[in-house]
Amino acid sequence: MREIVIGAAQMGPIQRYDSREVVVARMIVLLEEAIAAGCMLVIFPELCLTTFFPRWYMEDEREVATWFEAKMPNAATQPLFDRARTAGVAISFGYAEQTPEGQAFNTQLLTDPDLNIIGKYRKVHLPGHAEFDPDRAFQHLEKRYFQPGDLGFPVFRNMNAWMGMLICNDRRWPEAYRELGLQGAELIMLGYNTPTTNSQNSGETPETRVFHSDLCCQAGAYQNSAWVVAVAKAGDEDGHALFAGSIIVAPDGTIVEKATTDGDELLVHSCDMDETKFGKKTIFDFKRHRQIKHYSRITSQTGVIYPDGTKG
Ligand code: CDT
Repeated sequence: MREIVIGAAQMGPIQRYDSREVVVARMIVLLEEAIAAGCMLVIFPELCLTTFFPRWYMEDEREVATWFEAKMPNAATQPLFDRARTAGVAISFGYAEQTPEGQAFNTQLLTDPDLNIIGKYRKVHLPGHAEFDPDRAFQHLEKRYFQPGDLGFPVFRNMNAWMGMLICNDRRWPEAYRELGLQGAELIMLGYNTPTTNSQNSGETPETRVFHSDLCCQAGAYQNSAWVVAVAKAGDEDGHALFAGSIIVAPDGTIVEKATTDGDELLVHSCDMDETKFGKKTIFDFKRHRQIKHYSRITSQTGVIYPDGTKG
């Protein structure tokens, strides 16, 4: 048995005027709860230090820069690192990363229990658009503010397990999970900020949107026989609703924990990494069953090309 007690630290809304210090204080409250519950690893959401700023159209680069972190840890997040280090609890959280070279990424970091940052993932599948879109009910400007991640889908050895990260929209892409699965990932952590309504289809219900989220996380877990921990930032942010529904999914695809509020809420589950072995050795034993000679389109083609040559 390789047990990791995991805390999924769902966060309620963060308003545009909330300081990093106020947010980090909330994260430490969740961390304290996790420490008391015996958690060994605590996972926080995507872009969890600020409001989901890509909903706002900004032209002034100095204003955009205020949403990014040039250093990690920094003065605002140091107290979180310090408290987690004292307790020997590893953490993972999402933030907007500004590199020394001036690149901008939507990033999730992972530490070991000594709070060394042992890995980073930079979001590959950026949803939304780059210019103001008057036809949408609200904006989703990730393609404006971030570059697609340049690290691929790395997997890290941590706490006697293989761990990888995805960020929000990545969970809708089976290729992303499979990249991790092919490196033996046993735990996949992902944070999300997902609007409760579809800005381009007001008829899509919130229930359907949560269903899509669960569906993708459960399929990703089952098809790669890995634990998936999906952690929301939720509630009414700047007058815009984000859905909650954080979940912990077992390697057989079943949901074992689910959030019941749309505020700060901790889910705790003891995840045995050895539970991933059965699926990896049987129906999803990739070495025995994958047929890569038939998969070439997946890495050679992005859009649809019909058999008659016309493009979709
Ligand atoms: N943050 C994030 O990736 N959200 C997206 C919303 C896409 S709507 C343009 C998601 O896939 O949940």
